[in-house]
Amino acid sequence: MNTGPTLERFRRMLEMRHFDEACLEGVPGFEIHGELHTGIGQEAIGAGMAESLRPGDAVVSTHRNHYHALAKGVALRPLLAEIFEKETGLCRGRGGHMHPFDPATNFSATGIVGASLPVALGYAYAYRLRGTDDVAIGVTGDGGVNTGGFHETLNMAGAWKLPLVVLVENNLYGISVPIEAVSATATLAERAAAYGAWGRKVDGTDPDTVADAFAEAVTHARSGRGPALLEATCFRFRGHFEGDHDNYRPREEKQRIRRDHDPLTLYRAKLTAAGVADQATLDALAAQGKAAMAALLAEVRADAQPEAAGALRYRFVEEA
Ligand SMILES: Cc1ncc(C[n+]2csc(CCOP(=O)(O)OP(=O)(O)O)c2C)c(N)n1
Repeated sequence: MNTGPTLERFRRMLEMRHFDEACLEGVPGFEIHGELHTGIGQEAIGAGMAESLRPGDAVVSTHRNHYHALAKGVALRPLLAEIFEKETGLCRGRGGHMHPFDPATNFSATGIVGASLPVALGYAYAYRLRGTDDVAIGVTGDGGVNTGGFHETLNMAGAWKLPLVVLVENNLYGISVPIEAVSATATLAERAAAYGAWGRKVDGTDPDTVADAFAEAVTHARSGRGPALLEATCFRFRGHFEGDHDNYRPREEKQRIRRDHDPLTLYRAKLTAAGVADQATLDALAAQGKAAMAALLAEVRADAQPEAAGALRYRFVEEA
């Protein structure tokens, strides 16, 4: 399959970028506590995932999760409010940016590296038991692929042919550790062979490439042929988290990444070359999107925070 380029994918990437830029505004004044990990630079993966996901499918993401949530259809306002620790948030401000949980869309995330995968496996097994054709997506970074959970998850999914897609976002670093220093295999996708899984490595900076490969991976898993392992290469534009000095990457490398590998810039060129839209149309879309996100952020900032006395509420199901 060879789809795109489309304005819809551009719009999705823009929304993901604007969303994370809005989150950045919460850091200096401590509106967002703890470590904020943005997906700036990795939006093509989120935009590429979105079209193949059905409401019943599950996505279990990582500490770097906002764009996956948007791809799954989590509502913008409660997600932003959760990250800004508001009572109006998805988890009433108790989950924060690393632990959004949305039963309505089957989206969740965990800050424990590698732990998203066994949780996704649980969804996949539940789908098998229920006899549905839903698929579970477990997301991990290149740092998460060397955890026991990665191996155990793919092995069980392969042995039982469970409907699981493991999406590896290979942005080349686990914090400061380069992937080539810690991986026994040249690619991460080639590990699929060990689990009898479908495997592919793609350019994760192009939403069309991601969309096509992700659609194939999901179709494979949905049709009962077992798990799929999709490695999408990408670049982390900022430090590992806001506050990371990021001095393990040379300045030239970071400049080159922003100059040559920005998925939004690359997609603008693709859209204009294909005659889908001109620069003025894309500029207008970007300006509109930015203004809408600024308005949403202003609204969310005015929301109430949870009261300190209620900090421990909602850990368990409560009577209404
Ligand atoms: C089990 C566990 N060990 C260590 C950490 C600290 N930690 C947070 S993110 C991270 C690196 C993750 O790298 P990667 O999986 O490549 O994701 P990326 O940050 O590049 O998106 C580490 C070691 C953690 N959160 N959980």
